[in-house]
Amino acid sequence: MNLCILIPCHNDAMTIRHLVNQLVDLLDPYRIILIDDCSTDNTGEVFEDLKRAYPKHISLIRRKAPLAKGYGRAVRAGFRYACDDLTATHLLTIDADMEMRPTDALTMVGKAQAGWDVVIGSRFTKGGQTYGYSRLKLLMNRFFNISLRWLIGTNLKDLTIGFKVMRIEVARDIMWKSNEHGLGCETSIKPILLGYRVTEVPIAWIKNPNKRSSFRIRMYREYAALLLNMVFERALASGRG
Ligand SMILES: Nc1nc2c(ncn2[C@@H]2O[C@H](COP(=O)(O)OP(=O)(O)O)[C@@H](O)[C@H]2O)c(=O)[nH]1
Ligand SMILES: [Mg+2]
Repeated sequence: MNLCILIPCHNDAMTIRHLVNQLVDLLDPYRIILIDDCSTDNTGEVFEDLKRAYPKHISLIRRKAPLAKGYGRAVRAGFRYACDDLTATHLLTIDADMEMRPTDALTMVGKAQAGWDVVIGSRFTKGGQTYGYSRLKLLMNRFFNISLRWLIGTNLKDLTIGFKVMRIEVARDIMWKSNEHGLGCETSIKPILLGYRVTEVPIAWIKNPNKRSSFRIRMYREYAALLLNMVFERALASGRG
């Protein structure tokens, strides 16, 4: 397995060094792509340090104004970069703020090695946990997860998280569209609908008290658009059937 790790960053200077050191030790990745969007802390300097420490591993993508920032835009830029590299076989997407654990990523990589096309790090499956997750977000997540589960007909419990391992072909074959956090949802439902083998493993999501979430309620619009799109497709399919 040639694992390529994508880490979208926005003001993550406090955690990114520790995260990268742990990922290198645990996963022995072939490449780590750090994607920064207009950080105003010293994320840029930490990037340079990491590039010096791991010259063979680290690639940097710097997105700056006038490019619009956004989690989805950053991950899509990472997908494009990784997909151009013909030696990469798998992608891991993980947040930079240490709210997701590298040890869980190791379990997810193990599942991908066993042959799954996409492995979701699941907060809501049996054994999964969240600590310090906002109640409103939990409620909204539950609503979207239940609706999407019913529409797609899947038993997978966490369809909105961005923590994933996927075969590089999945990233190459799909047209990704979300600009913000909706990408986490898109990377679950599109592979399922296209018939890829998707599974999930329980993970712990632990709030970093020093990091303010960039997630905003308006970002649920992307989730809602994905949901409506699916309702529409289902209605069309039953009309045809
Ligand atoms: N490149 C980039 N990364 C982002 C952006 N927004 C968030 N991130 C990173 O994506 C990850 C998830 O975002 P976060 O705000 O923590 O969302 P939450 O964990 O759902 O509250 C974190 O590592 C953020 O630093 C963005 O606009 N651009
Ligand atoms: Mg976070």
